[in-house]
Parts: sequence; C-alpha cells; structure tokens
Amino acid sequence: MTEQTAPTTDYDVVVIGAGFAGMYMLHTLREQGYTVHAYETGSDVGGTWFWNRYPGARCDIESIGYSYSFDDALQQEWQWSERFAPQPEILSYANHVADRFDLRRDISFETTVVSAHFVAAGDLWQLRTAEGAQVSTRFLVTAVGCLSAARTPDWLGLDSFEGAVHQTSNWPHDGVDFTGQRVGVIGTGSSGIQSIPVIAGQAETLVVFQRTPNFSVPARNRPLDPDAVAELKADYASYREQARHTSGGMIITSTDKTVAEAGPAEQHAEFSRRWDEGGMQFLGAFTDIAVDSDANAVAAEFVRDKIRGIVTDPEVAQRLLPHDHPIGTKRLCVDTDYYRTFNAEHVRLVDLRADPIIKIVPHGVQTRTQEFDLDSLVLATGFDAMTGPLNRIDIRGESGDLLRDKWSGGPRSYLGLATAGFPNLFTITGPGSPSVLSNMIVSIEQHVEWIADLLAHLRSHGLTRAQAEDAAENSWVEHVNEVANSTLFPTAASWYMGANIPGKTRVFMPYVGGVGVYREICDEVARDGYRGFTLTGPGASP
Ligand code: NA7
Repeated sequence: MTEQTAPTTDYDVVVIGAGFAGMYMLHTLREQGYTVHAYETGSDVGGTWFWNRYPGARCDIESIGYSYSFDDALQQEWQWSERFAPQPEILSYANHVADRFDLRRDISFETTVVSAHFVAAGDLWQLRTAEGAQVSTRFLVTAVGCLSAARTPDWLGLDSFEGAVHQTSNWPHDGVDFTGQRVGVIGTGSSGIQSIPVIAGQAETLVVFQRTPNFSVPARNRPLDPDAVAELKADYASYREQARHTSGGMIITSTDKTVAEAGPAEQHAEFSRRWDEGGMQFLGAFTDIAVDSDANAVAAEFVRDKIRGIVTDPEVAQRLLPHDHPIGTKRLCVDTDYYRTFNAEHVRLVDLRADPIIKIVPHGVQTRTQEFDLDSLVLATGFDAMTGPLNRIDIRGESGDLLRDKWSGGPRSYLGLATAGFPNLFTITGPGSPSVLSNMIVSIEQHVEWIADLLAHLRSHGLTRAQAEDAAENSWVEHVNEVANSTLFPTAASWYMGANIPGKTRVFMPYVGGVGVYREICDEVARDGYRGFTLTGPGASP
C-alpha cells in the first residue's frame, strides 16, 4: 500500500437531504467531531413532511413509535397529540429537533446537489450544486428519502388546463381552499386516499379518477390518552428496543397462527378486532398473510366485504374493490372515512381502466367517453421510488461511470448502504435495505448509527476509504431477491417493483427480511471488521 498525502477537503462528510435521515446524520457526526454539512432543496427541514402538505396528510405509523429514540430528553419532552400524527405536527417535530440541536447552522437550504464525482486520487467526492457551489468531502451520505422524486404523468394538454393544478407531493404552503369548487383528484394511493375525504368536505363536487383500487383499512385515529402515553414513556427505552427487533420497526402483535390454523370463525373475529382497532395491525393478524396466497385471499376478501358494507351504491362499491394484487403487497393504506366518502351525492368515482384519460382540456379532464368540467386538479400520482431520488443526481464512481447506469437493470447495493465502485458513498435507507417496508425512523436511526460507527472505525485506524466489494454486493442482491421471492410482494405491480414508472426495470427494491434480522446482519458485518468492504488509506496495513 503506497502512502497517500492527506488530501484537503472542505468537509469530512456531506449529507444530501435534511429530512429525518439527514438531520440525525448531521447531528451524530457533528457530535463526534467531524466537519459535516448538509444540503437541502427545501427552504427548511422535514423532507417528506416538508413537501407533502396535502389535506389529510398523516403518518400511517403510530406517532409514539414514529419519532427519534436517540435522545431520551427529546422523546420525553415531545408530546404527540394524536394516535397518527398529522403532517403539520410531524413538521413541527422536525423543526423542534432542528432547533433543539441547532442543526440549521450546518445546513444549506434551497440548495440542490446535482452532481457528485469520486476522485480516486484523493479518496474524496467533489460535488456541485444547482446554485453553482462546488465542495469536496471525504465521505458522502445520501439522505434523499425513498419517495421524494415526484412523478407527473405526461397527459396530453396538462399545460392547457385553465384551473389550478396541485401535486400532493408539492402542496402550497398556505394551503388550498376548495370551497365552492369542482375538483378532480387523480390517483388513489395513500396520498389520494388520505386527501379525498378532506377535499370532499370542502368541494362543491369531487371527481375521483381511479386507475387501480387499493386496499385501505381505517386508522381509527384519536387523541392520545395522556395516561397511556405516560405509562409507555416511563419505559420508553424498552418499547424502542422491542421495535428495533421487529419485522417492520413497529410493534405488531400476532396470533402466531396461520390463517388455516385459525379456521373461519377465528379468522373473522381476529380480522374484525383489528379492523375495529385500526391501522397496520390488520396485516399482523396471522403469520402467513404475506407469504401464502390462500391465506392472503382470506384477508383480502374480509376487506372487500367491508367495502361492500360501507359503500351504499353496489356499482360504486364494485369499482372500489381491489382485485389485482394480494393485500399488503402494495403499501396498505390507512384512511379516515375514505370508502364512506363515495356515499356522498357530490362525489363521483371514475374507473380509468374502463374509461381512460385521453387528455386534459382547458376546462377539465376528457376521458374516452366523458368530459369533466373542473376548477382544480389534484395529482396524487406517486413517485419514482427509492432509486429515483439518487438517479436524478449525476453520481459518478471511481471509474467515472454513472450510478444510474449501474442501476439501469435495477439497484445493486451491499446492505442497501453502499454500492461497489462508489467508495465512501453511503445511502441511508437505500434500495436493498428494509426502508419503505418499515417504520422509516427506526431504519434511519439504525443506518445513521451504523455509518457513524464505520466512519469512527476508519478514523481510529487512519483509513480514508471504504468500498463495497463486488462479491459482497452480488450475494446481498441475491439474498434480497431470494427473500422477496419467498413472499407475495413481487406478484404486485407496485412502486416497490418500479412498476409505476414506464420503462423502469421491475426489481423488488426493498429488503423484506425485516428490520430486526437486517440489524443483526449489519451488526455482524461490523463485528467482522466490516466484512464485504475494502478499507484502505494511509493507515492500512500492507
Ligand atoms: P402511490 O401509492 O404510487 O399512488 C399513486 C396513484 O396514482 C395510484 O393510484 C396510481 O394508479 C395513480 N396514477 C399514477 N399514474 C397515473 C396515471 N397516469 N393515470 C391515472 N392514475 C395514475 O403514491 P402515493 O403518493 O399515494 O403514496 C406513496 C407512498 O407514500 C405510500 O405508499 C405511503 O408509503 C406514503 P396505479 O396504482 O399506478 O394504477
């Protein structure tokens, strides 16, 4: 190993993004004495919760678990008001964290990193921002979120629409008042399903354009009971520890039975109990819902029955019945009054499979058989998930090759944290990690702490470069696919598979093995001296 002269860099670490991942990465590394700076496109912190301000936006994970656990004083002092926190409250929490730890002094807002090129000679990254800044850093950590590259379908005539067009993922900060308006919402994923009941409450008429019906369960959102919260907070640490070792980073109680073992009466009782309790707990009813299509069909039919029971017009109910994917293989939606909304006289549901959008016209939407006059159009049309936010940056590794080219056949990573050929680059909640299949904050904390430990290891050994090895990456990708293929997940045309983006290679992107198992694997890799990484630098032994 030849000695390298220590290259000069502006920072030890640059973090891209100042959502929950970027904020915690910045805080952790700064506390450990690194020079670190974050760049954020938005004008303030919050990431997803900064942008997605649409009416009804709310977390689908219970607020008591959807928060940082790294600082006990922080978790004790912050009071959530509702079981599922609304977007403004989560954004206030992000702001509170930024204030409390004085994070903003090391964040450049309204600054978008457009390129990052690795310079092998100095073991460093050179970055450029859209605003013209150039900086160099030894390590680059992406905290860009999994659902931050919004997707707007290229309907003919969208520009010609004379009313207002609002995208749920980039909602006006002052809100939108739909009172007295004829509104159209396109898209019935989580964003559509959360916003439709609220918009219906304001609009004079609402037309919902649905391409694919989704499964949704009631949130049963309610104010949090202060006594119950106090009891939980008395031993918050063990609640957190338990969550870290679950499958999804949240505590879901299961019957420990398969659907078949339960039999029809118990199945019905258990699904009913969970439907009445509300939230994601529904999927935990039995152990085989995610892996056995017969078991899954029972859960799915229970929900379809509920929809038939809620929606009074049988034809409308029929159109709302999810039919093309097993329940849970697309992110389960958690709603407040979604299905009931379609009982209102002024709400219409258009089935785009039967009657597709031909174009947007100045006064509304034209489908094959009808024209809808609208004052406002709401696009809840989703994201280029997981790889989209990374691929839109010009990231070039050691050989000058683009990350997006490397990933053109689907993302390839080691542990979802690093990718071969791109040394000193770490991807928080990157593809190949549990990420979107989990409580994101649990996954973020685990990644941040793991990355910080690796950097500390390098520092203490006088090393300047960590790169994932090809063989480790290949076997991780194989493992990710193998685990995915043992479940029903790959059978759905979901954004987990990239199926919502025309031309994107269909690969199941997140790691479905569960956050507990995944954490153990990552810890083991660290214990083995970062097995699968080549660590080099002036301090490396020959
Ligand atoms: P999703 O879940 O990707 O939903 C997007 C919706 O938009 C979905 O219903 C799509 O129908 C629909 N869509 C997309 N393109 C079109 C076109 N061209 N025409 C008609 N309809 C279209 O995004 P969300 O923002 O709701 O939720 C994303 C995640 O955020 C969610 O899972 C939670 O984790 C939080 P499709 O199903 O593709 O037929």
